Amino acid sequence: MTKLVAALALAVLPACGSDPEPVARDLAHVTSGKGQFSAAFTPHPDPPTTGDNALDITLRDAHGSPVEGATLQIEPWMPGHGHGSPVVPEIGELGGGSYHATQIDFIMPGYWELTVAVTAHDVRDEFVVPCDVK
Ligand SMILES: [Cu+2]
Repeated sequence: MTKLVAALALAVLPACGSDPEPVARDLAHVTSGKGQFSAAFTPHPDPPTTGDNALDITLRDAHGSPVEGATLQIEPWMPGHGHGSPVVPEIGELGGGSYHATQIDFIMPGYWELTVAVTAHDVRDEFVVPCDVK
């Protein structure tokens, strides 16, 4: 009887691990954690690969207007392994609410998250951008 219960518990375990991830899947419509901004993220290449990557970002406020003059910081993080990347991404502003990030260096394949912190007009919020790195 005890063996049967243990076997059933094991059989149920994979279902527990399939909870939806608390991050966006549609990178064209991502809302920041506190709802202050929305953004479209386009990785280059797509899907991202191990090594050097870039990211186009179109940033809008809660009303859908382009956000210019924002300060962005991007931190790559691999949650499954608890490590980041030794390289600090650089972000340039293109105008019209568009930004371009370079030096996003994924040091290994797997599931990564980019935390994109945005500060604009005294408002600060963060996006979490999922990356399945090949
Ligand atoms: Cu890793």
